[in-house]
Amino acid sequence: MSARVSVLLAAVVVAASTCSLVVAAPPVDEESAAADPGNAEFNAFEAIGHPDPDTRLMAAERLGRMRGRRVVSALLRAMYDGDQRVQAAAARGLRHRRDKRAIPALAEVLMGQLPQVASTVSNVKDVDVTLNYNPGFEEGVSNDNGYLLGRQQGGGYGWTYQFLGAGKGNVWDESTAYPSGDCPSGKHALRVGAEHGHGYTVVYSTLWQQLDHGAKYRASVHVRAAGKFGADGADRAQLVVQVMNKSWQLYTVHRASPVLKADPKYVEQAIEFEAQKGANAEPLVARLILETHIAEPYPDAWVTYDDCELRKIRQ
Ligand SMILES: [Ca+2]
Repeated sequence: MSARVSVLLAAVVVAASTCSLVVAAPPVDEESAAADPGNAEFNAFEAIGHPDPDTRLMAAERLGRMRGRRVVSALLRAMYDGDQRVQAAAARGLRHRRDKRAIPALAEVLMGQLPQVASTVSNVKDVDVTLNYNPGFEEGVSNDNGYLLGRQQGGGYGWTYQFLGAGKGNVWDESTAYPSGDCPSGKHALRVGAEHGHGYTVVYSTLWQQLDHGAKYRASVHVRAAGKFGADGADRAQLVVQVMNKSWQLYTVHRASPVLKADPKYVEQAIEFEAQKGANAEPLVARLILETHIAEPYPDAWVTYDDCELRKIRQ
């Protein structure tokens, strides 16, 4: 059921930025003139497509201080610029606008830039048991919140939280903040919400154990979406598995069918995949990701995860 998806983030970035160079920039308007009274000759809308990356960087920074719907569109295109400085400036410019159009672009770019740090803890003695530490969030997960490019990370005990949304994101341990006795493991689960709406949160664990070439694996998690989750068509909660070598080069990405609507019951998401040989028969490792997009502000909607694990399938 797992679809093999090539990870071509770099190619996407290059292709998108190439397109941005050939598409004619919109003419200057009152919007930009009003925003730059001291430098009316500098047209940020045109400069964002300039071949020189320093000029594009200046334009992205200028656009980040301007207002208007066209500004958001220009910054969204700049998120796919071939220069990472321009991407970062565009992300900063989009960060506090709470424009839901920004989330897919922010997510696509930033998901490819998760920190290259593996979990250093492991309870693995036999691959017949789960490969990841703390699969049920049974201990040590913390309550945390953050903004894109603000205080981005939280987590603990093998799990890291990244807050990539347009608004403030939250992750709680339900055992301390809310009753969680009905979760599949019976105790402790992980609740994700978006305080300001338009939240995009990534909770992940990178596993250090080498996958066996040719072996089959099963990743799974129990998910419950609550409240008005799904009222916005972009809402989704999804298990993702990235397979990479130990130089962090992504080989394959496997995505479970996402949860799109609220349901009072937990549902299990599962992915089965075969660990294939890399180009040079390199050792491969896996990263489990719980990807959540919630448009509705908390407490109108939230998502809870429990028992996220990776096991080798006995053959
Ligand atoms: Ca649990």
